[in-house]
Amino acid sequence: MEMTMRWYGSKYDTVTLQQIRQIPGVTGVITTLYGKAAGELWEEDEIRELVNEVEASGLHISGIESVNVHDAIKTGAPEREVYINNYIKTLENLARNNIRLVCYNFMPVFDWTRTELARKRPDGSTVLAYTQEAVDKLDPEKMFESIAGDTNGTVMPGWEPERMERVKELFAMYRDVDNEKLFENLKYFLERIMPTCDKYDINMAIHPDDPAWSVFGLPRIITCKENILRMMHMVDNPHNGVTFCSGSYGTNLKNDLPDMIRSLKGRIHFAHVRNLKFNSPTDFEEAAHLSSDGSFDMYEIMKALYDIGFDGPIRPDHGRMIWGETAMPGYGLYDRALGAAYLNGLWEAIGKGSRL
Ligand code: CS2
Ligand code: MN
Repeated sequence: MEMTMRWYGSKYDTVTLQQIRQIPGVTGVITTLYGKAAGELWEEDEIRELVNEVEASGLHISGIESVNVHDAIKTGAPEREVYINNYIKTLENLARNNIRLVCYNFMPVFDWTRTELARKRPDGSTVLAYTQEAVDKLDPEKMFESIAGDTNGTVMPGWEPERMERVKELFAMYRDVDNEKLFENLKYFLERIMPTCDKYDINMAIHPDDPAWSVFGLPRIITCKENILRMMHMVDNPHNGVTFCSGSYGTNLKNDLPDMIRSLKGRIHFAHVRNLKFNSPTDFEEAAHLSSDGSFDMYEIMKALYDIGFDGPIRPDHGRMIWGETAMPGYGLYDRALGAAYLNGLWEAIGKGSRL
């Protein structure tokens, strides 16, 4: 595996490439052209500029998170052809710049959903948190407002103001889309892009739905072992793979994370590893990465990745806000750096232990 950090670009991120470079064992970044709307074409020279900036710092780009998929593709609207063609050209332009890993999601309307962006924990750190009770009481438009008011002045991915203005329209687009239809639209999209992925050796890595169940009555499919295996089989190509995100699949306590990892051998192209602390099955908060701070056995998760021979990029995921840092919720420097160091430590111990 390669240890990486997510970086949003110098215009948007409070964390610098120089800081990332100083985290022991981190050699790559996962980044994006953050200003791009879903469906927009990424030009070759814009990508080149990003590559040059990252490489000048002594790091390299290990993958893109995300090239977002336009809602016309997710809903199967006739205009999807235009956006699929743009997606294909973007993939080609990425490959021409030696970028061959693309993370994306197929979640309707919302990307990840949390009900609090700064829940205080006993040690004074603040974390993202979710309670189903709060979601059940919320009108989806209010959800956008409450998230927007709480982002430390940053623009959160998936919660861009342009999308917030269109929330009603977005809901209307999905009126006739159920889980089956969403699967069908995903299959269509994958079948259209796979020839390009084959030609340029590009790994597509779908990110799970977070939380891993339906919110606000919208369809959600990338939620559990059964569905993700269905997705792998319906377009049975090694370039059709997954981002294994422990914090997203882990929102559903029925998901056995190490078992899921083992069942996806050869198809995990990217891993997000973080811990959650459950206060009840429908109330969780994003704990520190360390096993004892949350509800997951992080050793078993890393061991499963090790055992299947995972060799892609891995990144610590949302971190707590600690030591007075002000940053995009979940994406400060300090706690993610602690997470990277811890995950690297587990990996080294597992590797050395397995040789005994
Ligand atoms: C990320 C997702 O911050 C996060 O929770 O894991 O936003 C992820 O980047 C997207 O769903 C992938 O398209
Ligand atoms: Mn994730």
